[in-house]
Parts: sequence; structure tokens; C-alpha cells
Amino acid sequence: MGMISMFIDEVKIEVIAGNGGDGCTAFRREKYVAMGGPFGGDGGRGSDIIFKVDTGLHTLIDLRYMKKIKGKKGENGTGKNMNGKDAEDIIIKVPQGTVVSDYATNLVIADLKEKDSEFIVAKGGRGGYGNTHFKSLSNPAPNFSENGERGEERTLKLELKLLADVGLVGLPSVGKSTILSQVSKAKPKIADYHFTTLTPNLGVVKTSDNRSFVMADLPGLIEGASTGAGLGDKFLRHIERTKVIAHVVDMGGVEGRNPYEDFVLINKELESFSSKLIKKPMIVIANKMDMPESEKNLKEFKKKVHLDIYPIKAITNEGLEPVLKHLADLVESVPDTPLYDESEYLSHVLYKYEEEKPFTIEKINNEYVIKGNKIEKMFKMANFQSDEGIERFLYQIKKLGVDEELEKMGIEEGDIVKILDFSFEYQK
Ligand SMILES: Nc1nc2c(ncn2[C@@H]2O[C@H](COP(=O)(O)OP(=O)(O)OP(=O)(O)O)[C@@H](O)[C@H]2O)c(=O)[nH]1
Ligand SMILES: [Mg+2]
Repeated sequence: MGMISMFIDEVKIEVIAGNGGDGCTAFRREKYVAMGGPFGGDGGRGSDIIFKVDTGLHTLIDLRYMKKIKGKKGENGTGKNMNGKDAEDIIIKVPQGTVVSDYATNLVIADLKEKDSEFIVAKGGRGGYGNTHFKSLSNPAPNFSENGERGEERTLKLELKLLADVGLVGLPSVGKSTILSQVSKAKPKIADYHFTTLTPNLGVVKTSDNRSFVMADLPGLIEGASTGAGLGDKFLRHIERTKVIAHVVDMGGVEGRNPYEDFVLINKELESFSSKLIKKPMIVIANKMDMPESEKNLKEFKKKVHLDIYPIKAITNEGLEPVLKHLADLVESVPDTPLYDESEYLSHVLYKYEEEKPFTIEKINNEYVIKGNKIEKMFKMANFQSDEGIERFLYQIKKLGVDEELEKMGIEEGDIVKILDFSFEYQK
């Protein structure tokens, strides 16, 4: 495996699923049959927009140029009870680890973290029913059909979360990038100033006993990172996904710092960002052991910190071998952790079509204006070509309680009621 370096954080994208095909109003016309029955077929379903993981992709860069993804309309129904064909679904490939949320509300819709994850991010509209569908004893020859349902539309935010087994965490300049460059083919920038690393670097690590895992070199954290200081809080998010934390400490105290205080400071930031982080298995990598103060500092450090501590010299690649083996052991012992608890995840799923309140009525200049997703959807599916189609629509909205509400508001015979661009006179 090679290195994975590119890192595109976030993409905004609009998805519009296909509308359903329209139902058909038609009648049987056969020789010697005086009054043929209804004969109109249903419309086909519109395309769903589906996001599907492709493990060959490692960035969201292809999606950056899409901006808008539109589904196709289902075929209309036709006479002789012919149903329209369903439109083909649109499948968009995304990298593993893509988290999809609603752009406006930030609620998570899908967490595509498995190799074979896929999710319908916008559902295609149902085909409208043809008039055959509405045949009944009381109405043997219905003279109306339904239009197709509108496809779902929404604006999404896609984020690619790092999928790394081990995260290198620590203050700036402690040597995190140097470590990654020694143990993998990744070539992160290394320098003696703070915040050299601005976006996470990933590298595939191979141990001498032929095990492998993915290591992430993360931007340095500083005091206050959990509340947004430095680059911290943006990247603390990514640590949530790593199984094991390798906490890198500058044991040389090169910048006049105390290694133990540094260690405590970083742990505080991890904990205040999320209590989950501090529960992850952690080892300490004591770097810069070539510096004069290192041995003395390490002795003090060991008195206070009772974790596995590995003294190394990253710059000359000394001491890393046992670190990698231990990390591989830890990675194997930790099960995959979901980013969200199951319950939390379900409450994040935005997949609801129905509003709590199907409509609202407002009185504007003596006209009663009815609004609401559900009722507007019914309106768009209704067929106003025939009186029966209109009647059916009025019956549907009556069932929702529109008449009752209008009466409460004091409507009188002959007053105007409006829904979208349709207006009619109210009759009891
Ligand atoms: N003396 C000594 N210097 C080291 C060692 N490892 C790394 N350095 C130096 O420490 C400096 C910072 O190293 P980086 O690897 O860029 O540190 P970092 O933790 O990635 O820093 P940020 O990306 O800014 O958070 C560089 O000048 C390295 O050469 C070491 O074992 N000994
Ligand atoms: Mg770095």
C-alpha cells in the first residue's frame, strides 16, 4: 500500500431525486363494448440518488465539481393499463469514511464508514396512479389520475473523516511528522516552527512481523484547542475515529517546557473535547531522547505517568520498532467504534418526509392562504383537468382538517381560498 495524503475536508452538494411519472387517464374503447372501463396505467418511480462507498477513492475532490446532482423522471403511465418504467437510480461514488449531513441543520443523515456502505440521500418520487387505480363500486369509471410525486430535494454537506488506526497527538514541534515519515512512506512537511502540519497526513505502517495499520499525523494541539484555539478543535474531531492514541512528548524540553505539564495539558484538551477520547488506549512516545535534559526529564515523567512509555529518537529512527509492535497489538485488540452511539445515530437520521403539522392557514387581504409541504405535495399530484380530479383533491384536504380550521377562522361562503397558484371559492 502506498501513502494517502490528499485531504479534502468538506463539500456542499445539492441533490434532487427524480419526480415520479404521471398516471394516465384513459378508457377502454373496444368494438361492441358500449361503456369501457378505466384503462390508464400508473407512472414509474423517479430515480433515487444513492451514495455508495468506493474504496478506491480517498478524497472528495471529484464531488467538489458536481455541485448539483439531478435524478430522472419516471415514465408516464399510458393507455391499455401500461405502467411507466421506473427511472434508473443515480449512484454516486464516495470515499469510505464520508459523513453526510443536512447542510442547513447539520444533522447527520448517513455515516458511510463500511467498505460496502450505501445510502439513499434523496428518494425518487412515487409514480402517480392511473385512473384504473381509482376504480371502485361507487365510481366504476373515474375520470382522473394522479401526477407523479416530486423527488426529494436537499442540500448536503459531505465530510471525509479520517479513518486511521493510530493518531499521533501532541503539542506543535514535538516530532509527530518526523515519526510518521520514519515509519511509513508518507512525506509530511517537517520544520522547527509550530503548526507545520496544517491538515492530517496518513501513512500505512508495516511492522517487522508483517502487520499493518494506518497512522495519522495530526496538527499540533495547544491549550484551548478544544474550544477552538490554534488548529485544534477542527482536528480533534478526527481523533474520535482513531482506535489508539500515541501521545508524543518532547522529552528534551527543547522549548524550555516541562514534558509532564505538556502531557497533562494535552490530555485536558482531549477530555474537554470529548470524554470518549480519553478512554481510548494511549501510549506515550518520549521523543528527542538525544537532548541533554531528556534522561533526567524521563525519570521524573515516569514517576508521575503510569502508561507504557517508549523513549525514542525520531530524527535518527531509533527506538521505534517496539512502539510499532505495541501499537499493532493495541489496534488489533480494539473493535471498530462507531462515530455515534446507535441511539444517537438514529436520532440523527433525517429521513422523514412528513411534517408534524400538515398545513398552516394565514388570512392575507381577505384570502385564506394554505401552506405546508404535505398539502402542497398533494396539490402537485392532483389532476385538475377534470372535475373529479378537483373533487378528489378537495376531499383529500378536507380529510386533513382544512375545512374545520377555515370554519374556526370564520370563513364565509364565497371567500377565496388559495393553495400555491390555485384559488377557489369556499362552499360548505
Ligand atoms: N533533536 C531532535 N529533534 C527532533 C527529533 N524529532 C524531530 N525533531 C525536530 O523537531 C522539529 C519539529 O518536528 P516535526 O516532526 O515537524 O514536529 P510536529 O510535531 O509534526 O510539529 P507540528 O506539525 O508543528 O505540530 C523539527 O525541526 C525536527 O527535526 C529528535 O528525535 N531529536
Ligand atoms: Mg507536523
